[in-house]
Amino acid sequence: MYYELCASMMCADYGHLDREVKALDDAGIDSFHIDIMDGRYVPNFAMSLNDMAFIASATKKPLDVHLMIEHPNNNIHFFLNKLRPGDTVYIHPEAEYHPSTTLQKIIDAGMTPGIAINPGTSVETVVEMLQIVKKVLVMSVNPGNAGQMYLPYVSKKYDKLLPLQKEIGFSAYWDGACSADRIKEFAPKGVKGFVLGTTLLFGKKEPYKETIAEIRKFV
Ligand code: S6P
Ligand code: MG
Repeated sequence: MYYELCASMMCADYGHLDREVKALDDAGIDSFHIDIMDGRYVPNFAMSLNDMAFIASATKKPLDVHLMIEHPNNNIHFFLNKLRPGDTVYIHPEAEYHPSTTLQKIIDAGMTPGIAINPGTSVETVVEMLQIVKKVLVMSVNPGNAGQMYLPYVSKKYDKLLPLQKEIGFSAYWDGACSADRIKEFAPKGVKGFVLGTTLLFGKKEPYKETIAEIRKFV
């Protein structure tokens, strides 16, 4: 079965970012996941606007921009101006007073709207937003860092979310500590794509091509 594979670029080698993008592109990655942080909504800084713009110029594949910033509505135009139609922008609903206004801005700019839901955020609190978004990124670690421990209670959330996908019209994605076992279990249940970081893709001895070919064979 086909499931989308998204490379978490905060885990890439920044000494050779152009080479990294090309290698992942050639290896058949589906999209580039860009983690933008502001040091306030999450206690870290990862990638920023210029990193995102560089990657957008270095590949024709879609970008998947995960905004972990407070009140994204205030600054989202910086990102939207540099993206291409069809790129995805995820916001965290908890970080915004009026998330549906911000989502509408993403739609009006021609991008795909998404929400990212934290481990501690219930599906029930975002049900209305599911009508507006096309993608839901379920965080299985607390946002802010790569290489964290999987929080097993998150998987129960999928029991509520996945049955709503067809009925409402959105797709669910996985972000955080994505392992072989989790792809094997959750792709058949209906998770459409997986963000790959240090657990499966980066910092390995094998070239990306081999690793990605292997991951495609999981299910
Ligand atoms: C976390 C971020 C994620 C990570 C990714 C890392 O704040 O949103 O996208 O970069 O999950 O993957 P891993 O396998 O290192 O946990
Ligand atoms: Mg992310």
